[in-house]
Amino acid sequence: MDKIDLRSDTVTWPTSRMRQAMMEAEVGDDVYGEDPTVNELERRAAQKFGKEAGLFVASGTMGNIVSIMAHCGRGERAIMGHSAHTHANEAGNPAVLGGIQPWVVPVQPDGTLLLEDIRAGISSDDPHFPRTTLVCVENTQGAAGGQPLSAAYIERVGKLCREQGLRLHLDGARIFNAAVAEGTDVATLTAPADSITFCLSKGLCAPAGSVIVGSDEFIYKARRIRKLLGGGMRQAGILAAAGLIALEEMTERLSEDHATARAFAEGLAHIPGVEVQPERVKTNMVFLKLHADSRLDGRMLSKKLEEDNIILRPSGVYHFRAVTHYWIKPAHIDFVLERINRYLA
Ligand code: TLP
Repeated sequence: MDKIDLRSDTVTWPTSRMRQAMMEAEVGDDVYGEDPTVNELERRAAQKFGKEAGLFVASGTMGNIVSIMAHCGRGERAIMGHSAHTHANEAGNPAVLGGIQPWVVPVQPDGTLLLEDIRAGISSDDPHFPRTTLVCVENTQGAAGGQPLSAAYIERVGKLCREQGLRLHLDGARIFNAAVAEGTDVATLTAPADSITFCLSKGLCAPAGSVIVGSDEFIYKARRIRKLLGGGMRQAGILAAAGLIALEEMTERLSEDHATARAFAEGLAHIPGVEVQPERVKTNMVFLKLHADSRLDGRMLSKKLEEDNIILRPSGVYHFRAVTHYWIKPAHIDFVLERINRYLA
């Protein structure tokens, strides 16, 4: 990459192996189910997650809304976290596109939703209330700082859903980060879920695309909704070819991004004027805050760093989220720390 871009892992460029595979990809018309590379990606993804089938979609947002609409009918309620991407960052799509009512519960600092909060959101069978059909959980939970949720926690949510006759959807945009951080595999981590969306185009470096996995019956429904939303792609094998490399070669190395993030947070903790909690850095996200009496506010620091080819954008006046990824190496972090220290000293 030509810049040290810490805004997100969505900014990652494809690797040279991906570009080569894209060039050589066998393709067909995927709306007819005839793209061999897409079919292979969907098969491999389902196998990795221990589910029956997969569906390639354009983005994480599309994966979530297709899944939510496949689970919930109009006028039904989906329970989700207040800062979950599905609620806070997808343009209100459950309500706009699906006529679905989100029921929002607080996301805890460790990224979980309290079971009692979920339970309180489940409506009783009364014509006054929307019928509750779905719980959505995000793993890793981005707004809580990329917190990974454990298999034991997901199992507790799954058990509650089974007891209450609800379905469970996981927004696993960064599920491989969660699996690496929890020292487990994605099949174990997601076993209780009815559907999972995961992204190929974040830390895994593919240029575009996400995959939904679930039962044959669920994916059959999801395929129809993907078409309804205009997400039927044609020779999408060009993209799926990169996705296959993402799946096969890029998941285990995410531990390197976690180590880089932790090193960044530890370095920041030594810089006067910066507030950060390195012990909260479990995956590839670092949340930091400048003191209100710091020499520069967020916007000014961001501007200075840009002169050094470092891209770090403030959210609010003093807060930043930095995300590490394949293209951020330890030497980049040393350089960024040196510059932040210089500008704030
Ligand atoms: N997240 C982006 C921004 O939209 C905030 C980022 O930079 O982190 N689920 C989660 C948990 C996500 O973080 C994202 C993207 C999505 C879904 C949506 O994925 P895309 O961008 O592929 O639609």
